[in-house]
Amino acid sequence: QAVFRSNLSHLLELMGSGKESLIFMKKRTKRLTAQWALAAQRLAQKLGGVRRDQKQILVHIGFLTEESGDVFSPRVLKGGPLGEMVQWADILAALYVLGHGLRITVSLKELQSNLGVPPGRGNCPLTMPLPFDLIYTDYHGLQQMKQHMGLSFKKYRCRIRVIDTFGTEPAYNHEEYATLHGYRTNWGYWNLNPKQFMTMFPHTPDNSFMGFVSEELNETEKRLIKGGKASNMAVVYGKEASIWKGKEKFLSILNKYMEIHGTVYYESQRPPEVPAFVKNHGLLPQPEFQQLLRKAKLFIGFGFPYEGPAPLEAIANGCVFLQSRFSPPHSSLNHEFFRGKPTSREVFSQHPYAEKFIGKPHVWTVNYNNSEELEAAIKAIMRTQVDPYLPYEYTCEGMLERVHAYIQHQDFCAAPGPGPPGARALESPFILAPNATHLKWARNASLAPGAWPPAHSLRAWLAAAGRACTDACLDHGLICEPSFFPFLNSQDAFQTLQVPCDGTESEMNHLYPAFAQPGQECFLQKEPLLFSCAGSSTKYRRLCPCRDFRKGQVALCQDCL
Ligand code: U2F
Repeated sequence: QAVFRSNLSHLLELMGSGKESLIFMKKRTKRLTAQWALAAQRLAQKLGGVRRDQKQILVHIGFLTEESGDVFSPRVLKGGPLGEMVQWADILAALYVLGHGLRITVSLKELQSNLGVPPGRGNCPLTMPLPFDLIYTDYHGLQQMKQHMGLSFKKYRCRIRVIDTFGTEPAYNHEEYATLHGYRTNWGYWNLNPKQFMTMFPHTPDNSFMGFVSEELNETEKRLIKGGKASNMAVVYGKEASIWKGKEKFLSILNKYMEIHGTVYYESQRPPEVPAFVKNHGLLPQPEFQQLLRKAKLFIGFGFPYEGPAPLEAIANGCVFLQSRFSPPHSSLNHEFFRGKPTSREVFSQHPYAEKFIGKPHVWTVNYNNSEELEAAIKAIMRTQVDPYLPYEYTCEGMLERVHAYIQHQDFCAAPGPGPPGARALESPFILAPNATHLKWARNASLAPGAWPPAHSLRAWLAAAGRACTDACLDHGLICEPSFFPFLNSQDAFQTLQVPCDGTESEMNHLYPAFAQPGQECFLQKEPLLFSCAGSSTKYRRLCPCRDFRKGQVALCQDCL
C-alpha cells in the first residue's frame, strides 16, 4: 500500500548533487514542497480510501548521463533549455509524493548497479530478475538499457515509460512499418506500446500525457497580483539571444506602447540582438523570473522555443501570452528543429497547447507579419483585464491525479487476449445518432472487464476525409482514445455505422480502420501497434474512437479514477 508523503527531504537526498541540472531541479523541488504537500492532501481526500499499490520505481535520466554527452547541464546557467529539467523534477516529486519506492540514476554505472548487472560486465546476456515494477527513462536511457540489459530488456521493456517531450507517433514506433513507409527516424522504431511514451503536453493521445506543474496562486496572491500589474510592461519569451534575431520591426512597434523586458543570458556585454530600449535582466533564477511575470501584463513569444513551460507560468501569473501563428505550420518535414523527431504533427503556433486548450483572453495567436493585426492585438490586450489562470492538469494536484491513475491502471505487460477485446462486444447494440456517423457504446463495461479506460466511455465517429482522429474527436468536445480502436476494427462496426462497404480488407496502415470513398472500400487494421489517433489522408474517412474527459484533465475519462 502506498502512503502519500509530504516531506520531500529524503527525495532531495536521492536526487544526488554536483551537476548544475540537478542543482536546478533540487531548488525547484524544494521551493514547491508546500504545494506538493497540499496537493497530496487534496488528492487523498478525493480518492477516499482507495487502495494504491506501492511500486518500486527506477528513474534513469538518460540525457543527464555523461555517456550520452550531457549537453544540457553545462547550459543551465547560460540560457539553455530548462523545460526538460522542470519536467523531470516534477515527475520525481509526483512519484515520491504518491508514496512509491524510488531509485534515481544519472550515470551508466549507477544504472548497471541498480539493474544488478555484475561490475565489469558491460552487458549481461542472461535474463535476470528485475527489482523494479516500473522504469521511467528517456530515449537516451532506453538505448542504454537495451545495450546493457541483455535478454532482460525484451522481457521487461513493458515496464518502461519513456519521457518524450514531443511524442512518438505509432507510424514511427513500429519498426517494420516505419522502415517500409519512410517513417524511420533517429529516435523511433522501438515497437513499444505508444502509450509508454509520455509527453510534455497532450500532443496526441496515442502517447500518455505526463506534463509538469506550474506554481499555483492562492486567492490572496491572485488579488494582489491583479492589483499590482503594470499595464504597459511586456516580457519577451527567450533566454537565448538568437531568439531575438530579426525581430527589430516587431520590437519597435511594441516599444511604442509598452516597456519591454527580457531575460536573455549574456556574459559581459549586452547581446547585440537585444535593442538598447529593452531592459534585459539577464537569465534569472526561476523564482525571480516568476516575480517578473507577476508584474508584467504581456508575455511575448518570438516563435522559439517551441512548447516550453514558460507561457503556462506567465498565464498562471496573470499575463496575456501573445504568439505568432505559423503559416505554413512547422513540422518535421519543413523545420530543422523537428527534423528527425518521430512525429508528423503540424505545429500551427509556438505553443499549440496554449492556443487550443487555453485561448483568449489569456492567449492571443496572431500573424506577426501583419503589422496592423499585431498593433490592434497589442492595443486590445492593454485594455483587457485577465485573471491568473492555470489549467488543472498543470497543478500539482492534477499531475498527482494523472500519474496515480497511470500507475494504478496502465499495464503494458498483460498478455493480450484472443483477438481484440471489442470484437465480440460489437455484436451488441450501439446507439446511433440520427446522421449515423456517431455511435455510442451502450452496454456497460462488463463486456471488457477491468479495461481502462472503461469501455462505456467510447463514442465513435466517422471522420471527414482528410481529418485525423485527434482533431475529429476534439471537434466534438471529445478526445481520441487509441485503446478503443479494437472495438471499432471490425466489419460489424462499419455495418453499425451504416458505412456502405463494397468490400473489406485488412492491412497494415496507421490510418485504418477507415473508409475510402472512391471504391467504397472499408479497411481494417491488421497490426494493433499501428492503431493511431494521429494521421490523416484525403483518401480516407477514418473511423475514430473518442471518449469524454474530466474537466481540466484531458488524460482521464470521467470514470477513469
Ligand atoms: C523548451 O525549453 P525551454 O527551457 O526553452 O523552456 P522555457 O519555456 O523557456 O522555460 C523553462 C523554464 O525556464 C525558466 C522558466 C521555465 O520553467 O521558469 N526560466 C528561468 O528560470 N529563468 C529565466 O530567466 C527564464 C525562464 C521546452 F521545455 C523543451 O522541451 C524544448 O526542448 C525547448 C525547445 O523547444 O523548449
